[in-house]
Amino acid sequence: MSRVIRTAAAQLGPIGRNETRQSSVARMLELMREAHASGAQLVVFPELALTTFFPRWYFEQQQQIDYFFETEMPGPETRPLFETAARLGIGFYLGFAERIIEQGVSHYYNTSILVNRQGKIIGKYRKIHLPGHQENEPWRPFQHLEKRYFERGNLGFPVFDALDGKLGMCLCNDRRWPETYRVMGLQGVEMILLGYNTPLHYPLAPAHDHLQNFHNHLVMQAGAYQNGTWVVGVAKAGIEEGCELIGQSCIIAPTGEIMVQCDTLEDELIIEDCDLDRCREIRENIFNFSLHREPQDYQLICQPKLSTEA
Ligand code: CDV
Repeated sequence: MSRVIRTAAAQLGPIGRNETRQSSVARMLELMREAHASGAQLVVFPELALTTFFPRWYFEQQQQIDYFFETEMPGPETRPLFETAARLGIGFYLGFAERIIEQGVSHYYNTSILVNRQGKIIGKYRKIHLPGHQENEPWRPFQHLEKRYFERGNLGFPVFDALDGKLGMCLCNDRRWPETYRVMGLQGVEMILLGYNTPLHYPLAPAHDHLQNFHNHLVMQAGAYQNGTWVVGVAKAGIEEGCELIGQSCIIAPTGEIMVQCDTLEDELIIEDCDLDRCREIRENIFNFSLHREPQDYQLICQPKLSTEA
């Protein structure tokens, strides 16, 4: 039986602060229909895809922050995504800000979900590697307050049985950490879906700004190859509220090769036939974990953080 997933990466251009969720969803629905017309079974949207990338601002009022969070999924504005997916028979990955209330206490996560071809949520991931800082730092041209607005994800890096394969998820900064891919690789992941919002300018090391696109592909290609998995990386791109976000959304084969890549910084769809059986080319050879991995010599990796670490 063929295990080819025709996969669409649905890059989004910028979403302004005054734009509504309805408008973002309408753009995503258009890309979903286009993906379906091309025969895709799965469409992947970016991180925090429903609104502007709000951690770039310092907000003092909790109400201002809560505005950007979803308290139900699907909710009234996002339901059309689920209904259309079910009608077209197409699965999707969506990144959004999630607020849940447990025992009277609100919890806030940077979350992604995997929705099957019947429009049902079958997987959830909460971002573990939260970049940025906790306090307002007015010297920066823009803030990156993920550490302030989100809690560290509490679901680990699970892998889900979907579309006749094993699919995993992560979000943006997670893609820079080899552990992200390896933890899913050890569970036999065959395709990792990930959305990102990556500014071109990195205020702490501006000398690296010209390397942002290179580093984006470097980490995703390495993660794919070293674990023998497909990787689908999808950007929110373009100039959003004056902040330049990189694009270069792409679909990467288990060999580490980029098979297809966006060439704009706007809403754009790219499609690839991803044969999950190609993962074996790597898994049964150069990265045959059971033959060649030597975890007894990797113990330092799992030690608790050192006090000198942040
Ligand atoms: N949304 C992100 O996680 N962005 C980070 C930036 C701040 C470095 C990233 O790793 O792309």
